[in-house]
Amino acid sequence: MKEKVLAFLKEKDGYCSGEEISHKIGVTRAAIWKAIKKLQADGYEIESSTKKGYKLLLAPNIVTSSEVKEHLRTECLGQMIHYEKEIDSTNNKAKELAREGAEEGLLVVADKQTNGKGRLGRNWESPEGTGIWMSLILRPKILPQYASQITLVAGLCMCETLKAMTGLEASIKWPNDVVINGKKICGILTEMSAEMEGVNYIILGIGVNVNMTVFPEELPYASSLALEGGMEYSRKAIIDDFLERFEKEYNSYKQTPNLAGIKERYEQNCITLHKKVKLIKNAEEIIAEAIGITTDGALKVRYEDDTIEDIVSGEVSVRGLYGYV
Ligand code: BT5
Repeated sequence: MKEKVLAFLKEKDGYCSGEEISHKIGVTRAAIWKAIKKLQADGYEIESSTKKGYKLLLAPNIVTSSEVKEHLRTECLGQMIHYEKEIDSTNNKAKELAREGAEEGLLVVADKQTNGKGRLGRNWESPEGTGIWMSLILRPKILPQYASQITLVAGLCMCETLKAMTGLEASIKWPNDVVINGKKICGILTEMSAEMEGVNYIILGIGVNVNMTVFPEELPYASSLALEGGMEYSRKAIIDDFLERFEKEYNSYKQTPNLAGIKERYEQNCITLHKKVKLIKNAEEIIAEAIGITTDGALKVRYEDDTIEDIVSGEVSVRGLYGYV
């Protein structure tokens, strides 16, 4: 109903009366009024005048299901969207829906998270109206140990999306942060339910700082596209572009579950490589040179004594010698 009223208002370049809409859609004027109230709560600016009726003034930068789907060209990913204005965590909601049997491709999007989650129980700052907080349900037929590779595929796709949409120099900080000018713009949290012999579902949770203009003091390495690019960006256009790129790569990944097909592109975009990094495991720090990515998604490093090791994501944090990257 809400969607139908919105489509009608978008089509109409001017006022339309409650009566006209109710006639067109075939519901009462009271139902139209309710739908208008809901649209206003979603963030649409709709003028209502007793004499002239309703007029859509502004379709601001919002990420409701109908806005995201309007120009989305995917076969599966994001074709079903569960939108909430405010939620604890889109990953939690996606998990709940996956447990209830939601299909692959369902996307949970929220305008604000009250308990956004990072990895290892860390917190993810997710204020209202300015970022992309979304979680995608995937059901690939792969062994659980391959799940982290999908996160790397998603990190590469988001890096390419952000470069294409903003023209800014985005890079990947291994394994899957996207950074611009040495600051973190995007983080990914993958959670899954699996048996030994296969994955039930993967929740690919992605946070992108799009239009924030300030960050709390305790996040000196966080930034947003708006802060780095000096302008506002469309959240829904970024979501659409990402879903289209990721669907393509995810489908090829399912055919050949390793990273051979994207290794070269990943390495070209990875800012962690070819420099000295600090590897932090528990409280211990060790310096090594990052020399490559394996087709499993591990980071290949050379220690100062020339021995080489493949570091698996999740076990170790990687930092630059003098900053975050
Ligand atoms: C991540 O964790 O980078 C994964 C973040 C995933 C967030 C998405 S949003 C949609 C979905 N639903 C969720 O509940 N989560 C996912 P990690 O690498 O552990 O980084 C967390 C650390 O980054 C924190 O400890 C802070 O230091 C910092 N941080 C917190 N909020 C940030 C932000 N908005 N931007 C940049 N850094 C942030």
